[in-house]
Amino acid sequence: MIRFTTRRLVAALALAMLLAGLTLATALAQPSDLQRARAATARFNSIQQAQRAGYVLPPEGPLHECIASLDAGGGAMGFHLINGDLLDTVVDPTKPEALVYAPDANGKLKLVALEYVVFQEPWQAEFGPDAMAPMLFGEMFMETDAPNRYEIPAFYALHAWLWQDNPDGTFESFNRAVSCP
Ligand SMILES: [Cu+2]
Repeated sequence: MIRFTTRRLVAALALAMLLAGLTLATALAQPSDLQRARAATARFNSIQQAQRAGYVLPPEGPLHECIASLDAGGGAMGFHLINGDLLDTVVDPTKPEALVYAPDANGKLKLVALEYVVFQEPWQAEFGPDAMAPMLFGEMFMETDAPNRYEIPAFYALHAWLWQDNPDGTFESFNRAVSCP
């Protein structure tokens, strides 16, 4: 009887250790938000796929153009294809509101960055006038007041240069390695 109990105890302990090990393995295998964002947007290396998914270049206005830094040598972002259906107060790493394309060495447009955008008015309506800017990947969105060069209402945005290296940092707005045609 005692032996039986001991054996059960040992078995229970072994099981507990196994489960703890499995839990740790599961946690370690959990993809990061950055990995999820990259996986979810790989297909948008094809502009056709992006357009089919609802991303469009605004037909007119400043956002129709390739956006370059106003600082000399500051680089550029590129062209923004925007999915209007995603412009809400939800921040989802797998659903960037905009995809940024820039010309490569041959002048062909190539996916370079993801941009997450939330307008300030609905954000503050939902979370209060003193609400902090949205956050993603452990980074706080940058606030742009209105009026602004893009001619849109005040907004928060975070760029993630997941498809082209940014020498100044993955989450910088502009990329010195990118230029507009
Ligand atoms: Cu941008």
